[in-house]
Amino acid sequence: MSKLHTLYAMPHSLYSGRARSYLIKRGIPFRELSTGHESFKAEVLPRGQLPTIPTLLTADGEVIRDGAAIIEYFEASHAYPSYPAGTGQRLLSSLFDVIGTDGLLRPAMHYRWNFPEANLAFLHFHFLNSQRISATRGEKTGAMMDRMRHAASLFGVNERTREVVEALYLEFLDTLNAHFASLPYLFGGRPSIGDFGLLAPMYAHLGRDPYPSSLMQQRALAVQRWVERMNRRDSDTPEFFTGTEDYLPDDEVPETLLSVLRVVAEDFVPETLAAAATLNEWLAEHAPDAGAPAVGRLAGPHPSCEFQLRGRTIKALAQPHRFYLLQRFQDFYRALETEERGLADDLLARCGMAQVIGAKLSRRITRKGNLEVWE
Ligand SMILES: N[C@@H](CCC(=O)N[C@@H](CS)C(=O)NCC(=O)O)C(=O)O
Repeated sequence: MSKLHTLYAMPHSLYSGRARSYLIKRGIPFRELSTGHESFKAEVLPRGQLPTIPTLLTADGEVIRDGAAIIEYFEASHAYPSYPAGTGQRLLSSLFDVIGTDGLLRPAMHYRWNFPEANLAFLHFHFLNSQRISATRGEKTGAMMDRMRHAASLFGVNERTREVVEALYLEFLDTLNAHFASLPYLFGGRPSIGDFGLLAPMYAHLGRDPYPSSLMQQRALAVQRWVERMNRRDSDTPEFFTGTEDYLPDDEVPETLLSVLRVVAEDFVPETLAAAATLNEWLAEHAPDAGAPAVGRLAGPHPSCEFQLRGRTIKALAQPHRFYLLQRFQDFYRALETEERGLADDLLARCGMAQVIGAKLSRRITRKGNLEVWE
């Protein structure tokens, strides 16, 4: 019998959606437990180091905290390849992974927390069920929701910026819908690392919370079908008649995908450049020791950065995690031979993402003992 892994996750958790989908799609046997389960605090947390989900307890008893690390653990066995082989597809797939896990937090948080009339009872149900059963469960639920609501406000949506944030999200949704109307996954008939990353905000928040999910159902049916599809073991493509379950041949990158990226670039590029500048100033000032945590509360308070979006100033948290994931995209680009690099440059220029290649921190980030740490 196959060995069973345990995924600590919750239905309403953004990052859980990415790891869960990966396990489902790759046919990896697992059971899912809530963070409210006694074993999470007693057995898993001491080795996970931070109380974040997803955290995986492997069938062999290893604890892996962080969705990217969980996926890497399985990818390393070469049994579940999720990176397309072609240069263009692979490059953009790893860019979509960063966009999903970091670049769409603003709309994800906005559509979750700023529509309480539609969302609040739903959220309360889920936050309550992630707490252990105890006399203080209700109180802890309230405190956790307040903490998350506050965290959401740090991504820069307020009365002055709300309109542009919503307008940009709707354009993103429309262009993504046009893409999934013609292809089941980002790069053809098989989900890639970019699909898993992109699912993070598109499932738990934007595809499942009452307000944004009804928006998606009414406005972007093909996106909504992709969200469903990403949570099914089979390819789930009855509306497509090609039958292929592979990436598009000849490293083709569909024009529809470049259109999606051009919309995303509007805030992803200036935000990434501003966050890099801010974090580099922070690094120069604080000079953390090699091995010091670059993640969560252990890293100390993160600074905020400012950038312009359609004539509005957005002030948002500058998080090292974006650059940890971008390192892979940038390393892959840097390792390309001249001809391939030309192809990559051309693609990135066509989708407005060229500047992301140079958006780097002065210190690299690596992982040690389940934490991201400064090198
Ligand atoms: N980089 C981590 C982030 C995980 C994360 O922040 N998860 C959220 C839920 S979606 C969480 O556990 N938050 C609780 C907290 O920060 O205390 C990953 O990709 O898994």
